[in-house]
Amino acid sequence: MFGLSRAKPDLIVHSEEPLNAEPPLDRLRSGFVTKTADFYIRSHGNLPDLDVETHKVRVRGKVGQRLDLTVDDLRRRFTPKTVTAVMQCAGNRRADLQQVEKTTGDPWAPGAIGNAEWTGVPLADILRAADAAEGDDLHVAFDAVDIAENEGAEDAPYGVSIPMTKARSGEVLLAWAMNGEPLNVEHGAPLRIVVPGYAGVRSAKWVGEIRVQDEPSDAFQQAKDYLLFPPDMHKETQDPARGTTIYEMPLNAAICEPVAGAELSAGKTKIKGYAIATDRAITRVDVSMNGGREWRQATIEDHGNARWSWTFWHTTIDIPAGQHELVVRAWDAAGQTQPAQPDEVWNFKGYLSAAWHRIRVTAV
Ligand SMILES: Nc1nc2c(c(=O)[nH]1)N[C@H]1C(S)=C(S)[C@@H](COP(=O)(O)O)O[C@H]1N2
Ligand SMILES: [Mo]
Repeated sequence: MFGLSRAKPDLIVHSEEPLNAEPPLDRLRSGFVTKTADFYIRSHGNLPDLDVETHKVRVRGKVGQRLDLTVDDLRRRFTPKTVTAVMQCAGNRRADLQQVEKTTGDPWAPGAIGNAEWTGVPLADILRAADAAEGDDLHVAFDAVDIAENEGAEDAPYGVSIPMTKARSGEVLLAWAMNGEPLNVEHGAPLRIVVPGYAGVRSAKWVGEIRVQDEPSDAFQQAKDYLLFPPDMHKETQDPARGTTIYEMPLNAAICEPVAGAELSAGKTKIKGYAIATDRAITRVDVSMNGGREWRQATIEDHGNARWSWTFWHTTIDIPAGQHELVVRAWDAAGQTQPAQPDEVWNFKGYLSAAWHRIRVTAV
């Protein structure tokens, strides 16, 4: 059966079956590490009920040594590692693109993102133990046991892959814990992949098999879905050959407090949010209260050397009575910033919505 675990009583639910839900933005912004209870859930099918003691992940394909690993085997045979990393849906902020023109998919606000402490074993160590082939042009596929509902295709087990170069980096984990607790069923218990810096889709939950192969996965999620299409392509005309596989996520930022539509008291108001540039530093965050005609710089909060995390920022503005459009845009260490309007990045699947985040508020 579907349903929110008792730990998640009050997320905003976009769909019950499959379960898709995100936290209100003020709660999202309340901790640099997102509480599991406030962490968005994105599923494509059922939530499998697997036994933590007996479930085995198979390691197959171009390996010298096939492995079958339970959580206990992983703990005993390898050295655990904890990585603090953002998980972010490729559809985060899709609602803004839907203002431009209809897209497929759920209307996510900026809450399809969270930053957690993931504990597991580096995929690199597992591949080494399996004596896996190492070529840079290889791919590592993840087959999961949930049955995904695929639009325009048969239901089938969820599957994705990542390039071998990423798989061999130490940051990719086969994880059994989130924020120091065993994974909840909705986050992939007992074992999931965590791919820091990549769209959440690559971080397969409920993983059953890890496979080294020559080509990317031919599963629906990898081959047909989660592609960035040009703006002239539509649902009826879609051609996967013209799509770009979404791996790394673009520069993005969002205002979390106040929330869109808020009624505020005129005067000093604190504005808070997040920014993220995948593997680059956020160097500047600009906030405007007149739709982007004038900008001021927000304070970037120091969270040490958290390479795969997001960046929190805040500022206080003096807001006169009336209606205002509050806007944020971030800059990264390569001097790049975000597009001004969602029209510039519209695509029919509603992915990578990363234009300036704008919210309307009223001060009285
Ligand atoms: N097996 C499986 N893995 C999956 C999914 C899924 O539906 N099935 N959804 C993916 C997507 S699109 C995202 S954004 C993340 C969401 O992870 P979360 O639900 O733990 O936040 O899981 C990914 N891994
Ligand atoms: Mo996603």
